[in-house]
Amino acid sequence: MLRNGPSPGIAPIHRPAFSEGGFSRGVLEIGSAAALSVNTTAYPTETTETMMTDLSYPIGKFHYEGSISEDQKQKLIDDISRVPMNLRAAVSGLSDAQLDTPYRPGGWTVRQVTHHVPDSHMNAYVRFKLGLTENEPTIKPYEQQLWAELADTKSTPIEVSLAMLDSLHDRWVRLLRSLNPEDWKRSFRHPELGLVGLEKNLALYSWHGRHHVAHITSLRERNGW
Ligand code: NI
Repeated sequence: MLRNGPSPGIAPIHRPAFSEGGFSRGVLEIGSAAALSVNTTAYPTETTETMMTDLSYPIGKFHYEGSISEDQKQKLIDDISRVPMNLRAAVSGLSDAQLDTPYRPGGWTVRQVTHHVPDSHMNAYVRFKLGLTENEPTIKPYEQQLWAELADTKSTPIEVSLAMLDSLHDRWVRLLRSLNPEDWKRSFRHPELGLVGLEKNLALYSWHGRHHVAHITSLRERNGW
């Protein structure tokens, strides 16, 4: 979530000390306490830290109770199906200068957030497919902070990523809706987290899409855009 590279002593990108929802040894790919740790240095007062945490987590941090009902599962899939539309609405009408504005001090720009969502969800989609077709496969984490600094993430028109997200989520949601109860019991192995069930991963990405859309909508609200 930070624009600067990983700080010394903090495991880069995918391994922040995320302490809730059972992700105590790290996190799949979401920004989290790593950002807070860096902020502790950059913004030393407690008040400011609290404020920065709120800006980083406009819908709160990810929580997972450990099981979900069939109804909840359908709602989570619906959440994922709406992300392309909601992200498109969130950035609608923004100027280049607004797109290049960090969603919070020291945070990614709106443009980086927009490109990050398909970066992340492409990985998520692949993890589902690996989990469905192999026996507890070990998945490959990626350095999301460094991906967000690559040239394509910084300079590509956001429409390219919005269109990519439309297509990606179309495929992904078709896949999710096709799964039977046995499929949902499958897992993949995250090198840092151990086994991650597909249901938990579904909940995580429902949160993740809403989390990043809210970064943009809350910025617009604060700035009266
Ligand atoms: Ni993210």
